[in-house]
Amino acid sequence: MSEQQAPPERLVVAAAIVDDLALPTRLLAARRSEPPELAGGWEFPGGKVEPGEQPLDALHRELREELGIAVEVGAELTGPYDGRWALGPGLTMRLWFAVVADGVPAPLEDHDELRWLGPGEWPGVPWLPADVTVVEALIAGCPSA
Ligand code: 9L3
Ligand code: MG
Repeated sequence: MSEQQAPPERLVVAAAIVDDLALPTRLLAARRSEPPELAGGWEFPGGKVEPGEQPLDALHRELREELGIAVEVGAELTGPYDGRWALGPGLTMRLWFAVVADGVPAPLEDHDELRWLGPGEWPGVPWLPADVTVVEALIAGCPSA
Protein backbone atom coordinates (compact mmCIF):
# COMPACT_ATOMS: atom_id res chain seq x y z
CA MET A 1 0.00 0.00 0.00
CA SER A 2 1.43 3.36 -0.95
CA GLU A 3 0.97 6.12 1.58
CA GLN A 4 -1.11 9.15 0.74
CA GLN A 5 1.22 12.04 -0.08
CA ALA A 6 0.28 15.58 0.86
CA PRO A 7 0.35 17.87 -2.16
CA PRO A 8 3.36 20.21 -2.17
CA GLU A 9 2.90 23.53 -0.41
CA ARG A 10 2.41 26.44 -2.74
CA LEU A 11 4.12 29.72 -1.79
CA VAL A 12 2.30 33.04 -2.11
CA VAL A 13 4.26 36.31 -1.90
CA ALA A 14 2.74 39.65 -0.99
CA ALA A 15 3.68 43.21 -0.10
CA ALA A 16 2.76 45.61 2.66
CA ILE A 17 3.09 48.69 0.47
CA VAL A 18 3.68 51.66 2.73
CA ASP A 19 4.51 55.33 2.27
CA ASP A 20 7.88 55.16 4.05
CA LEU A 21 9.98 52.10 4.90
CA ALA A 22 11.58 53.79 7.92
CA LEU A 23 8.38 55.21 9.42
CA PRO A 24 5.28 53.73 7.77
CA THR A 25 2.08 55.67 8.34
CA ARG A 26 0.03 54.71 5.28
CA LEU A 27 -0.64 51.18 4.03
CA LEU A 28 -2.06 50.19 0.65
CA ALA A 29 -4.93 47.70 0.83
CA ALA A 30 -6.46 46.04 -2.23
CA ARG A 31 -10.00 44.70 -2.53
CA ARG A 32 -10.26 41.39 -4.39
CA SER A 33 -12.68 41.01 -7.26
CA GLU A 34 -11.70 37.38 -7.97
CA PRO A 35 -12.44 34.56 -7.33
CA PRO A 36 -16.10 34.95 -6.24
CA GLU A 37 -15.52 33.37 -2.83
CA LEU A 38 -12.84 35.97 -1.99
CA ALA A 39 -14.40 38.96 -3.76
CA GLY A 40 -14.94 41.95 -1.48
CA GLY A 41 -12.18 40.90 0.92
CA TRP A 42 -9.16 43.18 1.30
CA GLU A 43 -5.62 41.87 1.06
CA PHE A 44 -1.96 42.61 0.64
CA PRO A 45 -1.44 42.49 -3.12
CA GLY A 46 0.62 39.59 -4.44
CA GLY A 47 0.15 36.05 -5.64
CA LYS A 48 1.54 32.60 -6.24
CA VAL A 49 5.19 31.97 -7.02
CA GLU A 50 5.50 30.11 -10.32
CA PRO A 51 7.56 26.90 -10.47
CA GLY A 52 11.25 27.78 -10.81
CA GLU A 53 10.65 31.44 -9.97
CA GLN A 54 12.47 33.22 -7.14
CA PRO A 55 10.06 34.59 -4.50
CA LEU A 56 11.19 38.21 -4.89
CA ASP A 57 11.00 37.96 -8.68
CA ALA A 58 7.43 36.74 -8.24
CA LEU A 59 6.67 39.66 -5.94
CA HIS A 60 7.90 42.22 -8.49
CA ARG A 61 5.98 40.43 -11.29
CA GLU A 62 2.73 40.28 -9.30
CA LEU A 63 2.88 43.96 -8.32
CA ARG A 64 3.59 44.96 -11.91
CA GLU A 65 0.69 42.81 -13.20
CA GLU A 66 -1.83 43.62 -10.48
CA LEU A 67 -1.06 47.28 -9.77
CA GLY A 68 1.18 48.50 -12.59
CA ILE A 69 3.96 49.57 -10.25
CA ALA A 70 7.63 48.93 -9.60
CA VAL A 71 8.59 48.76 -5.94
CA GLU A 72 11.58 49.02 -3.70
CA VAL A 73 11.40 46.07 -1.31
CA GLY A 74 12.29 46.46 2.37
CA ALA A 75 12.34 44.06 5.30
CA GLU A 76 10.39 40.85 5.44
CA LEU A 77 7.69 40.46 8.08
CA THR A 78 8.24 36.85 9.05
CA GLY A 79 5.39 34.63 10.17
CA PRO A 80 5.18 31.81 12.70
CA TYR A 81 5.45 28.88 10.28
CA ASP A 82 9.11 28.71 9.31
CA GLY A 83 8.92 32.43 8.64
CA ARG A 84 5.75 32.11 6.63
CA TRP A 85 2.11 32.96 7.25
CA ALA A 86 -0.64 30.34 6.98
CA LEU A 87 -3.18 31.04 4.26
CA GLY A 88 -5.13 27.81 4.08
CA PRO A 89 -4.69 24.21 3.03
CA GLY A 90 -1.48 23.86 1.02
CA LEU A 91 -0.80 27.60 0.87
CA THR A 92 1.65 29.72 2.85
CA MET A 93 2.64 33.33 2.38
CA ARG A 94 5.78 35.44 2.70
CA LEU A 95 5.37 39.19 3.02
CA TRP A 96 7.73 42.12 2.59
CA PHE A 97 7.42 45.84 3.22
CA ALA A 98 7.70 47.82 0.02
CA VAL A 99 7.40 51.38 -1.28
CA VAL A 100 6.32 52.48 -4.73
CA ALA A 101 9.38 53.26 -6.85
CA ASP A 102 7.62 53.87 -10.18
CA GLY A 103 4.03 54.24 -11.32
CA VAL A 104 0.78 54.95 -9.52
CA PRO A 105 -1.00 51.88 -8.11
CA ALA A 106 -4.16 51.00 -10.05
CA PRO A 107 -6.44 47.95 -9.73
CA LEU A 108 -5.44 46.38 -13.07
CA GLU A 109 -6.00 42.70 -12.26
CA ASP A 110 -7.91 40.74 -9.58
CA HIS A 111 -8.86 43.89 -7.60
CA ASP A 112 -11.60 46.47 -7.99
CA GLU A 113 -10.50 49.03 -5.42
CA LEU A 114 -7.32 50.23 -3.75
CA ARG A 115 -7.20 52.28 -0.59
CA TRP A 116 -4.38 54.01 1.28
CA LEU A 117 -5.13 53.42 4.96
CA GLY A 118 -3.82 56.20 7.21
CA PRO A 119 -2.77 56.09 10.85
CA GLY A 120 -5.40 54.27 12.93
CA GLU A 121 -7.14 52.97 9.80
CA TRP A 122 -5.10 49.86 9.10
CA PRO A 123 -7.59 47.42 10.72
CA GLY A 124 -10.52 49.34 9.24
CA VAL A 125 -11.33 47.32 6.10
CA PRO A 126 -12.70 43.76 6.00
CA TRP A 127 -9.40 41.96 5.40
CA LEU A 128 -9.43 38.39 4.14
CA PRO A 129 -9.43 36.15 7.24
CA ALA A 130 -5.91 34.90 6.47
CA ASP A 131 -4.58 38.46 6.23
CA VAL A 132 -6.07 39.65 9.55
CA THR A 133 -3.29 37.98 11.58
CA VAL A 134 -0.70 39.64 9.38
CA VAL A 135 -2.30 43.07 9.74
CA GLU A 136 -2.23 42.68 13.53
CA ALA A 137 1.47 41.77 13.47
CA LEU A 138 2.16 44.65 11.12
CA ILE A 139 0.44 47.15 13.42
CA ALA A 140 2.28 45.76 16.45
CA GLY A 141 5.57 46.38 14.65
CA CYS A 142 4.70 49.84 13.32
CA PRO A 143 4.09 52.30 16.19
CA SER A 144 3.51 55.06 13.62
CA ALA A 145 0.52 53.17 12.16
N1 9L3 B 1 -4.08 35.20 -0.65
C1 9L3 B 1 -4.35 35.69 0.58
N2 9L3 B 1 -3.84 36.86 0.98
C2 9L3 B 1 -3.04 37.57 0.15
C3 9L3 B 1 -2.74 37.06 -1.15
C4 9L3 B 1 -1.87 37.83 -2.09
C5 9L3 B 1 -3.29 35.84 -1.51
N3 9L3 B 1 -2.53 38.74 0.61
C6 9L3 B 1 -4.67 33.91 -1.06
C7 9L3 B 1 -5.83 34.11 -2.00
C8 9L3 B 1 -5.74 32.93 -2.91
C9 9L3 B 1 -4.27 32.54 -2.91
O1 9L3 B 1 -3.70 33.16 -1.76
O2 9L3 B 1 -6.48 31.86 -2.33
C10 9L3 B 1 -3.52 32.88 -4.17
O3 9L3 B 1 -3.55 34.26 -4.38
P1 9L3 B 1 -3.62 34.90 -5.86
O4 9L3 B 1 -2.52 34.29 -6.66
O5 9L3 B 1 -4.98 34.56 -6.41
O6 9L3 B 1 -3.45 36.38 -5.63
MG1 MG C 1 -2.95 38.10 -6.52
